[in-house]
Amino acid sequence: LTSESVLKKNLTQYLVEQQRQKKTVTADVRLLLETVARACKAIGHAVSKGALGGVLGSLDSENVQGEVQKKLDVLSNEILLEANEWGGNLAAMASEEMDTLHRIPDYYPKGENLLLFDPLDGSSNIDVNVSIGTIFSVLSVPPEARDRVIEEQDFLQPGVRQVAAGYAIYGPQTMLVLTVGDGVAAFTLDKEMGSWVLTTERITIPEDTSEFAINMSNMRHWEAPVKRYIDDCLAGPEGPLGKNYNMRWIASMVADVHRILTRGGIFMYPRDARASGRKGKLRLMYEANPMSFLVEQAGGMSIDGTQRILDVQPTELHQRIGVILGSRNEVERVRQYHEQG
Ligand code: P6P
Repeated sequence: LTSESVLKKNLTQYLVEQQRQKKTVTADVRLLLETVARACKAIGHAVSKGALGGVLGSLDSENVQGEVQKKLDVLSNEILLEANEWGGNLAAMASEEMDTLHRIPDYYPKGENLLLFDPLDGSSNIDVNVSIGTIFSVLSVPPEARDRVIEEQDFLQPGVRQVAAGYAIYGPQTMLVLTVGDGVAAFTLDKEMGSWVLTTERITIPEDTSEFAINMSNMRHWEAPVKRYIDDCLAGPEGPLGKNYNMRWIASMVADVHRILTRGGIFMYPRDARASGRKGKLRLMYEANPMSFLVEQAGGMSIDGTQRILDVQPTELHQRIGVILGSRNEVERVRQYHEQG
C-alpha cells in the first residue's frame, strides 16, 4: 500500500486547482459544489437502502409538474435544502419538487449564487432499481438583485450564464460528473473513505455515433424532422445514413446522458407536434440547461431542434423544452433536418 494508491486526487483538490490555477470558480462556488456533492452522498445512501429504509413508493402528493411524488423525491429535495441553507454562499434555491423559489432564511448569511436542481431525476425507475440521479445547476445572482429580495425572475437566465453544472448518478457505481467551464470531470465515490475520487480528468464525447435514445412510443406525436431522422436510423446500411443503429432508452435522463458522455450517442426527447402538445417533457432550468452545459463542455452539441438550448431565454421557472443532445455530428444532422423542414 503506497500513499499514491490510497490518497488519490479528489473533488476538493480538483476544485482548489480550478480556483487557484484556472480561476474558474470562486471560494464561494467551490464550497457550494462540495456541499452539493456531500448532499448527493446522503441521497445516494438513502436510495441504496431501498425497501430496507422504508423510502420506496409514492406519497399521495403531487409536485408542480402534476406528477405523483415519490418518497425519495421529497427526501432528496429536503436533503439538498438542509445541506445548502447554512453555508452563506447562496441567495436562493429552486427545485423541480417545489412550486416556487426557496429563499435562504433570514437567520443565515446570504451569498451571490443561485442553485437549481432536480433532486432525484428518473423517479419512475426508483422502485424498479434502475439508475437514477441528481441534476444541479449554479447561476450568479444578477447584479441588480444583489441588494434586494431574490425573486423568481432572477433565476430566468439563459444556460450560457451557468457558473457550474453537474449530476450525481446512483447506479452500479455512485459517480459525480461536473463542469465549472473548463471541460467535464468525473468522480467515483469511494464509499469506504466517503471521498469523491477523480477517475476521469476530461470527458470527451465521440463526434459520431450509431446509437440513438428516444421513447419510440411517442412516435405518432413527433415532428417530421424527428420522424425522418429515426426512419433513416432504422433503414440501416441501405438507408441514407449507411449503417446500422442501436437503440437505448433507460427513461432516466441522468443514465442516458451518462452513457452518451461515456461512449457517444444521441438523446432525444423532442417537442410534440400536436397543436395542444407540450414543448417537450424535460424542464429547461434544471434538466436541459445543466445537461447541455456538460455536453457542450465535453465537445457535444445540444439543441431544442433548431436552437442551441444554452441560448434560450427562459420565461418560466418550470418551463419545458425539446431536447436533442449528444455526439456533435449526429445532432448537427438532426438540426439540418429541422432546417429543411
Ligand atoms: P418517459 C424521468 O421522469 C424523466 O424526466 C427523464 O429523466 C427521462 O429522460 C424522461 O423523463 C423519461 O420520460 O416519457 O420515457 O417516461
